[in-house]
Amino acid sequence: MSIVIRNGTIVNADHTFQADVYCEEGKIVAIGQNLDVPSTAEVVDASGQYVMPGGIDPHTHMQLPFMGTVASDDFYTGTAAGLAGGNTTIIDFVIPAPGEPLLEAYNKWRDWAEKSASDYSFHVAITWWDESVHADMETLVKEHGVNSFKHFMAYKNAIMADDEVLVKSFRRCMELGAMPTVHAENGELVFQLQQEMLNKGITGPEGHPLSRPPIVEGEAANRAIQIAQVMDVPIYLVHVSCKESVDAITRARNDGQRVYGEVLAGHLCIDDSVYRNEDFEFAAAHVMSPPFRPKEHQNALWKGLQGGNLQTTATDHCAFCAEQKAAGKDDFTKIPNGTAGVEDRMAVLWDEGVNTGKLTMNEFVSATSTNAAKIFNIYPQKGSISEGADADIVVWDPEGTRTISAKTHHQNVDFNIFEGRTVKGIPSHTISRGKVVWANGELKAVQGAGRYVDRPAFNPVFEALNKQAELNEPTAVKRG
Ligand code: URQ
Ligand code: ZN
Ligand code: ZN
Repeated sequence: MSIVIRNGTIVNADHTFQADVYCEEGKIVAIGQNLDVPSTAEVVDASGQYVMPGGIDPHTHMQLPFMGTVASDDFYTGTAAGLAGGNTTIIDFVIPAPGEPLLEAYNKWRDWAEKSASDYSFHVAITWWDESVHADMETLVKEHGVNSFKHFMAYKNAIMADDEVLVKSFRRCMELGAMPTVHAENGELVFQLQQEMLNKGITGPEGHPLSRPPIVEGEAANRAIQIAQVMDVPIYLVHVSCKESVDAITRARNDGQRVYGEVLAGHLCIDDSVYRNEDFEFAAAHVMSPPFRPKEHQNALWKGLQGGNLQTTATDHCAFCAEQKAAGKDDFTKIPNGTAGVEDRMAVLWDEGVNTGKLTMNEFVSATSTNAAKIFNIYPQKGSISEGADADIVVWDPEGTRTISAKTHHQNVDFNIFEGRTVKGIPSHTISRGKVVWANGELKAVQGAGRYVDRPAFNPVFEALNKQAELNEPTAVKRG
């Protein structure tokens, strides 16, 4: 199986140039002018289009069991929809219930993901702590290609990690050369504010943002960053949604701390007015955490992205249909939190970012693919159009348009937060593992075609640091 992409302009994070791309057996094997390739190769004409690394969405939740239901996109439908939008890799989440052995949860999620149509990997959430968690983290890093561990600082009485878990897990990440990531909202404050709203008789979706104002996120973001600093470990903040968090990240990065931030396509262009819509279904469909914010926060998020203080974009794709959201009809705290977007992220970011001049095409590639690959240590296998890289490629038609709608999207959900938005700049072809799976509106995703992506730890650096520390301070208290 071989493909040659001709007459296109290759756009990498660092370089834009005209060349053909030849792929064989799922890998990019040659890049050059007028390539001489076997006559049996499938030809994709990319005239007037851009040839870019396939999108990497570092934050999805396919078929997540959550708040009494299960997210409506499974690993096949969700990854297939992503391919229709130019996304060729997802990093999803294994979320053990408190007390559930990490490896048990990991194997469960691996089984679920077998049906994926595109490549996938997993962050593993630390939702509780004892010596077995300490040990399982090492097994996951050294034997299962996990190099990132998630901590939900929200969701009290469910999966929330308190400061003790954060400190112990961050230290473990340091020892293992893994990246701690956080959902930064102060879960205690959210819980108290939710009770206050309900006691005031505010039971509708408008209560959701009122119970988790930006300061509740900013506090947790700053706390997580400071804990990481004390534990001497990098940190990645998922779905940064407000100025308070961008400021905390910027402050830390200006001090030389290794902090990374992720922003969702939705948070960049949807504001909190959605929660004041009279229609319950519409407002509830937008209930996700952190919530969509007042418009001024979008400027801070764009500045964060443009200024290099936010590095990646994602979707937090966690789809729930109207009948699922209706669980919170009389109590907003029972509305399953989550929205979709894996199919729309790249086109929305191109339209809002590149077409408006906020981002160059190269910055678009960094934010939708390359930076996630680098931060989670799968670059240049992913996130690059280069010889030897995986043949995960999107051919981007800058003149193509699409009006986004739940009526036509491939996501298995009856609502689209970008409903009615016409975007200019869409994928004409998506190539996953060297096969054309999306071509001019026809989706040819194959269930089970995706592969698990091992993500190596960073431990050479950390081991060296640990050894140096022991050499310098033989009496130093042994970590562990
Ligand atoms: O918090 C998350 O990231 C998961 C549970 C998806 N839901 C959401 O509202 N973001
Ligand atoms: Zn989250
Ligand atoms: Zn999430």
